[in-house]
Amino acid sequence: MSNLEQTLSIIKPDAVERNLDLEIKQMFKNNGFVIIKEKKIQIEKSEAEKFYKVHETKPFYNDLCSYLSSGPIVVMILEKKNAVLANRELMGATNPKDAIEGTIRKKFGLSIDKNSVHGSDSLENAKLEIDFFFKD
Ligand code: IDP
Ligand code: MG
Repeated sequence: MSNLEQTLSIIKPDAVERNLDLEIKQMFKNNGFVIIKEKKIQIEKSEAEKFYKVHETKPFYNDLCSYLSSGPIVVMILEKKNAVLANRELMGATNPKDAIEGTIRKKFGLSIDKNSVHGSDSLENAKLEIDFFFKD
């Protein structure tokens, strides 16, 4: 299958803290994603700053990096045909208020910052983000 892709997904601290990781992983599986690798970790703020470097000029950057490093997260490599776009669709809009029914952020997101999941936004970034967390 030529467009079989891998993308990076993170279950963010707000969702792990509420023990939603199993339910969110089940949503991925129900939507045809295969979880190739996964690990539950907590990262340092300096690592979050590197991961979110693309947002370093945004007013919310500091809070975002504090938040991502504030508690355990589950990091996964997801595989599926057109995985990058399919994951963005299943996640829903960045602001849970704008997310449509059936999406993870609609179901579980608390606010624009505590929106339960991260997903790569392009195939190129997916490769970089997978390397960031899983390159040994
Ligand atoms: P995405 O996660 O849907 O790709 P991005 O624009 O890449 O959204 O932003 C990264 C993360 O930064 C979002 O998931 C959200 O947690 C946070 N964020 C984005 N915009 C805002 C904002 O206006 N205020 C606070 N946090 C924000
Ligand atoms: Mg993004």
